[in-house]
Amino acid sequence: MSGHAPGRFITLEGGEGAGKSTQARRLAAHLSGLGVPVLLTREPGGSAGAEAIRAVLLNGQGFDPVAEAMLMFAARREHVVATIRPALAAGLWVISDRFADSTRAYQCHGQGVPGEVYRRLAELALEGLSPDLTLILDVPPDAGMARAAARGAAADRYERLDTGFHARVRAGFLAIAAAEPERCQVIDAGQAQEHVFAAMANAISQKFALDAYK
Ligand code: T5A
Repeated sequence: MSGHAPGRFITLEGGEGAGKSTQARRLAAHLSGLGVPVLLTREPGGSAGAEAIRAVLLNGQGFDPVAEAMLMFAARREHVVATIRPALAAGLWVISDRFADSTRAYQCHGQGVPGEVYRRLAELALEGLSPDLTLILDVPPDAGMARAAARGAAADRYERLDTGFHARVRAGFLAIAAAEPERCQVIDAGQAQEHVFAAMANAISQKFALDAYK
């Protein structure tokens, strides 16, 4: 028997500028403060090989949508094998800023990749790995894009896509949440940061027993 409590896998999802990165950092600090061993990671990326694929995906030219989904899953496979599974096996709580639901929302709902292609890639790449909890930060696309633009950084390839694309992505995330209510919680991310975080912390404490870490 291993000597540590089991690791947990929490993913944050949502459209552009929903506040995932901000809240992922905050959640990692909160859980660490409670004595929970945490690994904060992101997609695309999160391991050396996956970060190399990220550079191609975000800065390169466009791809055929199925090819793009395959690249996302190639990066994800590297991330899972090199980072996520070892961390979970060591008892860490892994918080990932995006995971497979992003491919379903962006490439399937946004770019028209068939759901069957997603299922086959996910089966090959993930071998059954699924988050214990997914927090979907929901914000109207216009508000999210305005937040992302206000940071002043150059827009990446996805941020430059039209409003219709971002509306399909948002609808995609909400459809995923409706189909998997046990795993997914939708958080109203249009609120002030403290309120968004309070809703996330509430979802975490309802799902997991944190007393063991005190
Ligand atoms: N992608 C990714 C796919 O197409 N398929 C896939 O399978 C995967 C994994 C990744 C891109 O790749 C695509 C999706 C993405 O387009 P990225 O650079 O990692 O690109 O970008 P995002 O994940 O989209 O992250 P962003 O940084 O754009 O958005 P976040 O993380 O949601 O937002 P955040 O926290 O950086 O906040 C944005 C700004 O808003 C402020 C913050 O201070 C910040 O300035 N903010 C708020 N302002 C007001 N109220 C709040 N509640 C706020 N919360 C944050």
